[in-house]
Order: sequence, then C-alpha cells, then structure tokens
Amino acid sequence: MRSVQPAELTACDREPIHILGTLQPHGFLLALEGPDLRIVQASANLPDLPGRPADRAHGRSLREALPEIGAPIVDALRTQLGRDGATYLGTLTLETGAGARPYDLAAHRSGELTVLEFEESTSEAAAAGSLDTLYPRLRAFIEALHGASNVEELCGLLAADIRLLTGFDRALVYRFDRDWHGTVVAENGNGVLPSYLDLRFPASDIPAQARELYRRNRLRIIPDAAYEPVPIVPALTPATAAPLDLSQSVLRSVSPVHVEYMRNMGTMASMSVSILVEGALWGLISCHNKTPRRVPLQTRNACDILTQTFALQLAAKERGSLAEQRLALGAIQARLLGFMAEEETFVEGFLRHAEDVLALTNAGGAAIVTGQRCHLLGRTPSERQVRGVYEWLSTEHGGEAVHVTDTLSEEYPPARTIADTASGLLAISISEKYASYVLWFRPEVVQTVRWGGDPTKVATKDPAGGPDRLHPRQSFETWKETVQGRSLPWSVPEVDTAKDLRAAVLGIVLRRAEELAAITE
Ligand code: BLA
Repeated sequence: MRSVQPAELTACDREPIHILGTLQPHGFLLALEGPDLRIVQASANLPDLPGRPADRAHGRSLREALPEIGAPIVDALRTQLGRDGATYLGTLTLETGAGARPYDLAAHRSGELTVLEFEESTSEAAAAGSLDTLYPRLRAFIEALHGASNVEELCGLLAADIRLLTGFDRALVYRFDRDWHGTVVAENGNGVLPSYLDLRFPASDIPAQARELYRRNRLRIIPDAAYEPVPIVPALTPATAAPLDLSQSVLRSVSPVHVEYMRNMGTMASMSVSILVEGALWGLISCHNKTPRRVPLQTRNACDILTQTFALQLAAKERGSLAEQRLALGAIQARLLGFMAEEETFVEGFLRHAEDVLALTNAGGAAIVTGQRCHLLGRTPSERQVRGVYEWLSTEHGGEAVHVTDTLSEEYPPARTIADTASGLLAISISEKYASYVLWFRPEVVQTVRWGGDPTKVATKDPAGGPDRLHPRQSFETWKETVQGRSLPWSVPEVDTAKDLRAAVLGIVLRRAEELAAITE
C-alpha cells in the first residue's frame, strides 16, 4: 500500500454521502408522494406483512398499504414536517409474519417527497422514551452545567452524561480547530476502549461534506459496523429521476470508508451528535462501543437536547470570557490614547508607555516603523531584521490595514531565524499614504502535538485490487509531532483592539495635519 497525496484526499470530500441510495438494516423506509402519500420508493427490506405482499406496496397510498397507521400520523405527515431534522411520530406495532414488531416512526421532507422511516424499537426504547425517565436527568444536567466554572468542566459533564444516557463504552467531546483538525477535549469511558483524551485527529478523518451534513443533521448512529446496506427501490425517484436525498434520514447508510475506519479503531458501534455554536460546527460528541450497540431514537433525541443545551452554555461562557478580555484591553487602550493626546506626536506617547503598548495585544515586543524611522519596544528582532519584515509587509501586503499571523515564517521564510522573538506578527498600517506600521511580535511557543495516528498517513490506496477507492489508515497509535515557528494565536479582542487603535492614530494624525494646515494658512 502506498500513502495518499493530499490532492487525492479531496476524493474523500467528493463522496456524495447523502445520496448513496442505501440504508442500515435496523429499519425500513417509505418515500411518499403527493397529498395521498403514495408510495414511490421503499427500502428492499419491507417486513413480511400477512396478506400484503411487500412487492405490491409501490404505487399504493400509505393508508391502503398500511392501514395500521392512524389518522393522527397521516395528519402529522401532511402538515408538521420540516426539512431540517426528522420528527419523531411515536411508536407503532406491526403484525408481521414473524410476530408483532414495534417500530419508532421518524419522518422528514426530502425535496417534494415525504420520507417515513420505521426503526425497530427495543424494550429499552419504551422505558427511555418516557418523559418521566428523561426529565429528572435533563434537569440534573442543566443544573450541573450552571455550576461549571469553565469550558473543560462543561465538556466533562457532557461526556459523562451522554455515556450515562446511552451506555456506550466511551464518549468523547471532539473540538474542531480553525483548520478542521480536531482534539479530544473530554472523555468518559469504562476502560473497555483505549483513551483518546488530548489526541488530535486530522481534518480528513471527517471530510468537508460530512461536516456540512452534520451541521444540518445533528445526529447519526451506526449500531453495527458489520451491517449489510439495504438498497432503496427503485434507486431513482420516478418524478425526478434523481436518487433520494437521505440527508435527514435516521437510517442512512454511511460511507464505506468510515465503516472501515471504525473497524480499524476497534469499534463496532458509534453515535455522534453535532455541537453547534451560533450555527457553526464547534465539535462533535462521539461515542463508541467495542461490540454492536443500539440506542433508541428517543434516547438519541434526549442526547440532542442535552448537547444543544450544553452548546448554549458553552456559547455563553465563551462570549463571557471574550467580553472580559475586551473590557481589560479597552481600559489599556483608553489609557494609551490619553497618553498619546498629551504628547507632541503619538510616537512619543507610545515610546513613553511601552508596557501598555505591549499589553494592548499581549505581545512580547513591538516596533513603529516608517520610511525613515524604526523604534523598537520590548523583545524584538534587531532593527535590520525588523526592517526586513517591514519591507516584505509593505511590498506583499501594502494595501492591507491589518495583517495577522501566528506563523510568520510560513509566509515570510527569512523569519525562521527570528522565531524566538517573532513567530507571531500583528501589524497595523498607520498611514493612508505612506508605508508606516505598528508591528507587534510574539515569541515562538514550541508545542508537542499528540496525534491519534500518523497524520501524514491518513489514508492509503490498495493496489492489490478491488475498486480503486481510498482506505482509512490502519493504526491509531499515538504519533508525536513537535510544532515549531508558531506563537500563541492572536485573539479576536486583541486584533479588534489593534484595529481600534489604528482608527484612533489615523484620526490623531489627520487632526494634527489639519491643525498644522490651519496655522500655516
Ligand atoms: C465520518 N469520521 C466520521 C464521523 C466521525 C469520524 C466521528 C461521524 C460518523 C460517526 O459518528 O461515527 C471520525 N471519530 C472520528 C474521529 C474521532 C472519532 C476523528 O471518534 C476521534 C476521536 N475518514 C477517513 C478518511 C476518509 C474518511 C481518509 O479517515 C475519506 C476518504 C471519511 N469519515 C469519512 C466519511 C464520513 C466520516 C465519508 C461520513 C460518514 C457518513 O456519515 O456517511
């Protein structure tokens, strides 16, 4: 096997996982058309119903094919469904050739069609579903969330409670970074599966289209990774000649690459719930079991409520800490502006109050550079090296008001030699006409990242034959990488404060110029 080049990984992003045309076998599906809910497509595993041959379901109305379905459900199918997420419509028992079988019903709209799914119900489902069972748990969870003092604690509570609700061997809270790599930030397990706490996994483990789907449909479950996919018949919807869009399906069959990944990880069952903060995918809660495991629809819905409640608290905590930082930086900025106003030129104000200039963005060093002058504050590279950064900035990024990076040497390779003082750069241009900048520098913070498997071998191609598709990596052994040339990232409030300062400096300079013009007129 050879490892795969990054370009080939985009093949992962292209797999159309919402229209693969198959289901997992722990239930069946009907696609219904028009106001009389006529069956136009069905999964190939319709149960054997005495007196009603499964192959004659197509073309009949739902009430005709399944008179067990009462008027309230038919009404709900016609009027209550949304496009985002499936609606749980209760439990229905069907008398099949193999005896009475209870099913949990879930429905959603897909294009012009109404999709009704019948998920085999378990005895656990009945107990889990009652509000009496769920309510005390949800209440206790919400109270505990209120008591949590930071994000780590919140994540720990979520992992513990989801595992308690579902009984999986391991529950992980997985957080995406800005490059869509993810880190396990909290974990709760019974020791059956290995710990992944603090490990990072590459973005390609959950490709872009899967992330987009998981933003729109927050929950998925794979009860048995050794399942045989069940086709939908006919494969194409007759009216549109297109495959049925299963984005919101609860039984959707998942990508074969991912099923293989699960097996390589030593897990036969998984469930994951999206954590959305302000509409964006912040992370996932990812649960695993060594052996196959089903979790009833009602419990999954409870997990979703729990996770979204968690997300609200998380957003509030994150907003709170950003607001605190803004307030603190705002106070420094006000002081600095006062100093600047007292001096002949703003540069003098800066030089006299170097500590505040550095504190404004939590930088290690700073420089004010114009065509002729270069003033250095705190820990910076030499004047010659700072001039080098200035020349590069004014040539390559001349039009930008603000330039921010925490890996300067990736953009400007000569910065490799100044990594100890200048791995991070936050620059504001302070003149509309001339190349003049305030530069803030941050030192290198060497990091050891522990990956859950070698990130350079995320996938392999199997030349031994079979269809030419990608295979996920086989090893999840911890792989250590030392990251160099990187500073702590600049936070949004730090960058915003620098922008505000820019506006103030431009204002002061302009006012002084006008005053000068008025005097000399
Ligand atoms: C899906 N990959 C997923 C999912 C998870 C992960 C959670 C969602 C499905 C589920 O709940 O099981 C990955 N699971 C992880 C990670 C951790 C975890 C990182 O617990 C860390 C602790 N996967 C690959 C490669 C490809 C790939 C190389 O490794 C592409 C070629 C694809 N992963 C892939 C696809 C899906 C997926 C296509 C979507 C599956 C679907 O919903 O159909």
